[in-house]
Amino acid sequence: MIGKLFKALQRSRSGIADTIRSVLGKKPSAKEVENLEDVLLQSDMGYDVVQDILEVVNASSGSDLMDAVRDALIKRLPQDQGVEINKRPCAMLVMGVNGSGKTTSTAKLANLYKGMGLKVTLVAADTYRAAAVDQLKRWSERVDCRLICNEETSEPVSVIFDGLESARASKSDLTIIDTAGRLHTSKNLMKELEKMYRVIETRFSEFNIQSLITLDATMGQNSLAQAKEFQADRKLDGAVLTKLDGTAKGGIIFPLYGMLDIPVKFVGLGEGLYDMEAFHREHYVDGLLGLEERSNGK
Ligand SMILES: Nc1nc2c(ncn2[C@@H]2O[C@H](COP(=O)(O)OP(=O)(O)O)[C@@H](O)[C@H]2O)c(=O)[nH]1
Ligand SMILES: [Mg+2]
Repeated sequence: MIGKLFKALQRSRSGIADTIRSVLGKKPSAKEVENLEDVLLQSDMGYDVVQDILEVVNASSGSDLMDAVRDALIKRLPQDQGVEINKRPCAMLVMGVNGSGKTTSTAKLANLYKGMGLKVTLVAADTYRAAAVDQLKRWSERVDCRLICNEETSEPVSVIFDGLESARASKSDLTIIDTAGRLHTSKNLMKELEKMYRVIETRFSEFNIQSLITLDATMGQNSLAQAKEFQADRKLDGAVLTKLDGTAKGGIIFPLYGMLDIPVKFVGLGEGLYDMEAFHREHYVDGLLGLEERSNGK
């Protein structure tokens, strides 16, 4: 059976795997190396990682090349983060720009953690768009978990306050907070984020805060600038890389970790409730290189 992740990486892989295969078992010409460099850079894996691969290609003479590239790529990626929530209760803030997949990912995360046996509360803190609350309401019905919202207020911090009070009273293990889309360049909205952190720290100090940024994989390098601003004041705990299905820019995980020290924790592989997986670096690299048999543990 072909895994979802393997399928999702099809476009990122086309090019990469074929071009590396074309130089297997021989000394590549200068033109072939140049072509390989171009193809690799197009996946947005970043200059350093591409240079690593070119070094491996130049040093390796033969059939072990794929293994050597695989090892070099795995070394550049964060270790598997472990998605268990050991410190409970937990307040998970889901943030990012408009359309990056916050609401969808919030629902997928709720579904995943509920499946792991946690008691989950959702908080609809995107108070700027009425449709946003409806969207999360529908998801919460499908996941079958509690949702706290307040259509009377446009103050997200106030909804978070209500949500966490309710989570506290009902002894929820995990509260996932869907926030409004904000441009990383908007000072006021970034300040509002800081207010959210502060109210949780001061009024709900027993909650362990986890901050996740959703990044749209189709944005490639642009998402680096976004992520950088979102963690200008606070270190992010991790990223959800959404829309990995249908993009050729799946290499962005490398610079996200290498340059900004943000580990990808989850990958979004489609629009459905179950289209999300915890990130595993070996599976991901095997997907990029077309090593399907490894991904399936054969
Ligand atoms: N193909 C695909 N679409 C996604 C994924 N995650 C979100 N989307 C779609 O992206 C669009 C925006 O998602 P939404 O969660 O509303 O973004 P938000 O504005 O950040 O809350 C919706 O049409 C989602 O169905 C994903 O992993 N794969
Ligand atoms: Mg939303």
